[in-house]
Amino acid sequence: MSIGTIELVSFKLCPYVQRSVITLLEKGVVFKRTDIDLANKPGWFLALSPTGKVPLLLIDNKDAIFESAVICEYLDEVTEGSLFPADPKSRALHRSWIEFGSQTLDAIGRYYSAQDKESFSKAEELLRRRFERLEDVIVGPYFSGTNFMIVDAVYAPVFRYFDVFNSLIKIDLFKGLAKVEAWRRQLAARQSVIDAVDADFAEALIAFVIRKQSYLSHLLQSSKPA
Ligand SMILES: N[C@@H](CCC(=O)N[C@@H](CS)C(=O)NCC(=O)O)C(=O)O
Repeated sequence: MSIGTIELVSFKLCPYVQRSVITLLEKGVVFKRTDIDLANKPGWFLALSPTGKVPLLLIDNKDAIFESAVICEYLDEVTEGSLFPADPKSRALHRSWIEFGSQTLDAIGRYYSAQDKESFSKAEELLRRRFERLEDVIVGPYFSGTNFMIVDAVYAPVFRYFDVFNSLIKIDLFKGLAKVEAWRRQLAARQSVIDAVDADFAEALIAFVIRKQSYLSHLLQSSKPA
């Protein structure tokens, strides 16, 4: 079955875009990626997107699917094989943990935007609790065993933030969480995950966070080589 021409309207640093790109790559879909400037959204994008958010999956240049979880499920349904478990309960559990992943991205936003040490420590603590919950449920080497699933595509961009921050500062968020640590490494080594961002992603993310003038901005700035 032909799924038509596929274009993914994107933003370089967006973790929701990354999960969609990872899914497109894992499912072998031919697609065009169009990055836009979110600070200056083009009129054609605003006309297509009711939320003004990326990713937007444009099919045959006319049907615009929005919301990354919906995009990933759609791509999974219209291509060979499935990156969701077959039985309804396991599928629902995956969807629950996908939602947990999206909420974790909000928590990461609070972490990198926190203005002072107190709010940063609080954000750090809340993130740590989330990773502890994950430690209890993941099977390994991927979320539910040997197969890479959509839920793995969701967490790869979550962990990528810390791979980047870790290159400059020491982060203890995963200390003692052996399964999460192994999962992070497994995801970071996956080709689709590597290919979901440009080569200058780390540099661009650090510059983005430094511009926030947050507590983390100062930590990164002071550890950055001159
Ligand atoms: N729930 C949405 C969230 C997408 C989202 O927040 N995208 C951000 C970039 S990472 C965005 O487009 N922000 C622009 C805006 O809110 O104006 C999804 O899963 O697709």
